Amino acid sequence: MRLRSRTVRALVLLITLFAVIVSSAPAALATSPAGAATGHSSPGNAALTAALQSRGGTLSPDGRWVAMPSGMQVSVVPMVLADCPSGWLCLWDSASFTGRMLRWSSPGTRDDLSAYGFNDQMTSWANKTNYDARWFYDAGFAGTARCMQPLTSLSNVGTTDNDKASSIAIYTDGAAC
Ligand SMILES: [Ca+2]
Repeated sequence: MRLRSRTVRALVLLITLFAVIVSSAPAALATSPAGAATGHSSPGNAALTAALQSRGGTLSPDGRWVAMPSGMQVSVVPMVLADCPSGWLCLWDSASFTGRMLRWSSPGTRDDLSAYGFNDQMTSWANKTNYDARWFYDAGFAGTARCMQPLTSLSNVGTTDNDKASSIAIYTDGAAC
């Protein structure tokens, strides 16, 4: 009886410890400065969300997106291809349209990716707009450029171009590149 009671108490202690560890892990990840600096997200990336909100961003009710004043949107949780609707240009930080994602829908857009903790991160993209778009190795729409034709996608940009994108442009027609 005594042994059994001690066993039960030990089990309760173990379960409590496990619960504390599990519940504190995501918070530690979310506030990690290293995570914010590299742009890698975890569910509920609080540091990134706070930074975007300080620049006028609005967190969506479901907590998955921050919409910036320009209308572009930054995911704060991992996304998939289905999270890129028709009419949007989408960039993911991992292959096969996975990981953190940025998306824009306005023709004539020019944007630097460092503004969203996304400099040198892009590995896959989908251009679901009817307009030509480009991504650039450098900020300010400079350096090596790659065309993203309307209604096309690339599940992996390849070794040479991986984690190189620093800025993007969406044109106002399909004749730019
Ligand atoms: Ca990447």
